[in-house]
Amino acid sequence: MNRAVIELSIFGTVLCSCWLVFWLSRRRATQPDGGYQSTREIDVDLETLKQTVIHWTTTTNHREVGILYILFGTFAALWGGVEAMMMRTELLTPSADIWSVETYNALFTSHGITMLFFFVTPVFFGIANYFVPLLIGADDMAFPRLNAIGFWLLPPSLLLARGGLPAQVVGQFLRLFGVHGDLFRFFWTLQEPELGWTLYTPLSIQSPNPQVNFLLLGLHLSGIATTLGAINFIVTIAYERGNEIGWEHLDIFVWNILTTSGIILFAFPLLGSAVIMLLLDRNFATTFFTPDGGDPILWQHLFWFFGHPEVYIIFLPAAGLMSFILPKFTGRKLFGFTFVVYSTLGIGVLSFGVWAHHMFTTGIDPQIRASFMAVSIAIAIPSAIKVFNWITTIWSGNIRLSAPMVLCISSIGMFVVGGVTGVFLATIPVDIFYHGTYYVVGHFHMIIMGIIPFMMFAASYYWYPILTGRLYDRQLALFQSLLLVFGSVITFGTLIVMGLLALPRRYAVYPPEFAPFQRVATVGAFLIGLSVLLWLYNMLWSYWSGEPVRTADVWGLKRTQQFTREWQWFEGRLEERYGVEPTEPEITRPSSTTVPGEGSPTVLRSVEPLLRTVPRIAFAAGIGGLVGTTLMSGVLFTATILGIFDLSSFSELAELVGARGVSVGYLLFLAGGMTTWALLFAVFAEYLPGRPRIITGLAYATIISVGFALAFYTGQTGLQLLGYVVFVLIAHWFYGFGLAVTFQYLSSRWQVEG
Ligand code: HEM
Ligand SMILES: [Cu+2]
Repeated sequence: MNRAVIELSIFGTVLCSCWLVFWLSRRRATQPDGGYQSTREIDVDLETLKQTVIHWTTTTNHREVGILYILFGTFAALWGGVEAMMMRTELLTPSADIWSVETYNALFTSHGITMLFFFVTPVFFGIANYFVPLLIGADDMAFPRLNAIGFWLLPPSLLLARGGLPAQVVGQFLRLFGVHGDLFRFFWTLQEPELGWTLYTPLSIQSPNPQVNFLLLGLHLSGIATTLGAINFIVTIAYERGNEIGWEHLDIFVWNILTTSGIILFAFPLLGSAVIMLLLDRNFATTFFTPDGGDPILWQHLFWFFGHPEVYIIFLPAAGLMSFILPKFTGRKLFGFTFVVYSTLGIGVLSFGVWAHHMFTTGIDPQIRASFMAVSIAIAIPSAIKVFNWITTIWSGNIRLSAPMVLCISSIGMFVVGGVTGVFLATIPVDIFYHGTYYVVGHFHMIIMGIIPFMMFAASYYWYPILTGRLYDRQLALFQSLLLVFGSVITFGTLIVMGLLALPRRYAVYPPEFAPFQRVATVGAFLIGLSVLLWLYNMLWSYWSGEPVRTADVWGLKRTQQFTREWQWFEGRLEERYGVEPTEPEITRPSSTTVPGEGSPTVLRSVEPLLRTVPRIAFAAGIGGLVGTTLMSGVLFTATILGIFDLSSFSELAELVGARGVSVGYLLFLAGGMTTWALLFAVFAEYLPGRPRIITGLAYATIISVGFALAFYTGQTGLQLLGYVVFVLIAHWFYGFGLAVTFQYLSSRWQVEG
């Protein structure tokens, strides 16, 4: 199939649908919405259109430049995302029958480059442009015009780097209309490169495709843009802070942006130089990276000396967002603030000392290799410090499971999986085996997907009221977040499994026994794609038709004294523009304090109440479990009489612990129902849907019944299978019902939280 035309059409369709949503929601919004702030009406005449265009292309306001960055990054993400979907579509079948092998190679190359250079950094720069000045009390960035230039270098660099695809489409049209000659040949020879984002030599030198040169120029330009931006952030944070903001008052997000900018300052110029050397090698017969005169491995050294810090350039802003947003939804201050700052700085320094772990298999000196292994494992320590601080911040906090919080929590989980697999890869013997397999792809996507876009989504929701003055559809956001998490875990978890089974990466063709795994991963990826579209819809639609904010304290931050500067700025603006009065919360409590009894309860300080409530919860859960299990037994025995259930299953249960007999098995069944499952219910009941406990109980039972249905399945088919499933479900519902009602009754009598 013709990749170029198809890709551009899919991408174009997505963009057109965006525009359609925009148009429809705007039409709706022009109807009066209760006389409240219905100011978003646009007269579409040529003059205003011209002025809007001039305004947005010449603005130097940090917030507007920030929005431009975010829009640009989103555009690139959609483009790279379409490529991800196309790759996963190809991998549905073991042979290369949907796209050709060449197309697949081009797809992963352009997907990687687009995502890393044109999606992540621009979006984070956008968020930072908008919020860093607000957070440090500055009027604008230190060099507003440089700021705008930094942004406007990006579109041409994207065009240079990704021009192969539009060029192909133009070439095909020219051929269709019978145009031949130089013009046609120019477009026709520009193909998307097939090199991988690491552009390894000697392939990247030998590839005759002229588009590779444009790609290198594009990367160079984007490096210049990024470096300009980084300098601007550093100077702004160092010199433009408000009088009352000393270094000790910088918040965590700004610290992360500062560190990131520092890394950029050292990493990107190096990429720029290496890219120029490669261009020279390609076009002017220099020999930096050729075996005669230079060394192909030199490219890998230079590239990874940039490339590994790049990993942290894209990770640290996400970590900053996490450390910033998480406390707001737990009602506590970030635990161990200083440690988080030090870990950030530590990562910044260490990130330069680990590049050779990407080269363990290139035959470098074993002793050097071992020292790189040590540093690479050491870098896990500051990352782990962050994780522990995040978890401790959640611990005994007052958690609100809104969309940003769901994303934060899931991100921590994904980051732990991605991080632990990374530690394994940093270990030489493991790397030698798994290098070049899907294990690596699974590992880095866990992090690259699980924390970077997740945190961007979280930030988009968290700050949406500031950006637009409206609220997004919260229900849809919650659904979108959950779908995104599900899809990501399915997709990238499966990749790790395939890697463990030693499936090599970067191949369009693979052994047929991997087909089932690949299909699962593809279904997961489509779920991600769907969730991204839902997010896009929510953002666009709510911009015009969302509920207007009626207070600046959308998230109830004043209550826990976390109403930070950007919200204060927003509050001032609302008052000034729309006369919205600032609100005062009814109760406030500090989000952290050393006075016992105030602020969040800490585990250590409130041991006594904890000691009192834990046994009560456990007891309530145990009794509830007993009632539930007894009810369940009733169903079981009925089923035995009907012949759907076999009592000998109980003796199998007994054999699991090395005992015999139906009665022992039954006792085990009772014990399990009273302890494990009942305690789990006590812990999670709060987070399951439905206020009334009965609904919670039924939901819980439905969830666990799936596991049991699988565990006790004994090969039934057809109608019997149906009976089995129904029966498992009903038995568990009885259990959940008995558990929930008893638990509710007991805990309301004792006023136990659960
Ligand atoms: C829906 C989400 C995504 C899917 C389904 C996906 C899928 C893929 C696939 C199939 C590959 C090729 C693997 C191989 O054979 O080596 C790949 C490579 C890659 N992806 Fe993604 N990806 C997704 C999101 C992302 C994101 C968000 C980023 C970065 C921010 C990213 C960065 C990369 C990079 C750098 C590569 C390596 C390219 C290379 O080998 O040169 N991906 N992805
Ligand atoms: Cu690395």
